[in-house]
Amino acid sequence: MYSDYRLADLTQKMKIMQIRPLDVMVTGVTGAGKSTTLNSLFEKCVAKVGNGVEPETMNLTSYMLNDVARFWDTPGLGDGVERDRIHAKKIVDLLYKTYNVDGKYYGWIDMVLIIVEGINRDMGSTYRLLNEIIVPNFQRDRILVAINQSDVAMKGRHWDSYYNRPDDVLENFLNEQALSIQRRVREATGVNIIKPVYYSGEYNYNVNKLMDLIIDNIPTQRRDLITL
Ligand SMILES: Nc1nc2c(ncn2[C@@H]2O[C@H](COP(=O)(O)OP(=O)(O)OP(=O)(O)O)[C@@H](O)[C@H]2O)c(=O)[nH]1
Ligand SMILES: [Mg+2]
Repeated sequence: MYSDYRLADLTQKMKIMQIRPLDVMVTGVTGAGKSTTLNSLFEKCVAKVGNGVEPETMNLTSYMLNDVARFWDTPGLGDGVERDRIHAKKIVDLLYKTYNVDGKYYGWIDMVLIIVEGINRDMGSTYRLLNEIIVPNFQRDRILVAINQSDVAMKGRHWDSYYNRPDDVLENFLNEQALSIQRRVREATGVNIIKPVYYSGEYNYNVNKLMDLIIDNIPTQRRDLITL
């Protein structure tokens, strides 16, 4: 169960940060698999998953993983200009949500997790999401990127469905892809992300690595409001 996964570490880190729970906003273009990823983390069907054609998530919804971590599902961009504008506003509003401790205001969302789909060579929408919505409104060093849909990264080839994992060829491909995405994000957005983990929300492969990425990078302090 991921609700118990490294729970002592997570609790300890939140003690250092002096808040609970940790709030992680999950974002990414429509169809990347944000809702599927949350269902995998929660090991049940908490978020409605799309059919891959129509965008599915339209509103912000939060889910408590346990006492110390909460995830926010958001609607994906790439769904038409007008809807993108509405969704972008919801995301930005959430990035500016605050809480108050001893008269000082802090940012509610502690980290942003951007989900990228492993099969999509076109990263343009993800760069726009970063450049136009996340980076201007959120601290860069709190942004994480993860690559979903590892199973179909090579169009389904080299996925070992018996062992539910990539074979060596696909694993090499995914490693290269992670490095390439890290480099391209740096070039296109100026954000120096940590090497993305790759996983499959659908097949629950490497979802523990996704949790590691989050837990290992929990900030040590509450988030100051960004001043531009
Ligand atoms: N093969 C495969 N398909 C996946 C994976 N993750 C998600 N999908 C499929 O991709 C489609 C979109 O998934 P969602 O989880 O609804 O995507 P989303 O990012 O929440 O999309 P929006 O809510 O529209 O922003 C669905 O058909 C999923 O079944 C994966 O790891 N592997
Ligand atoms: Mg969704």
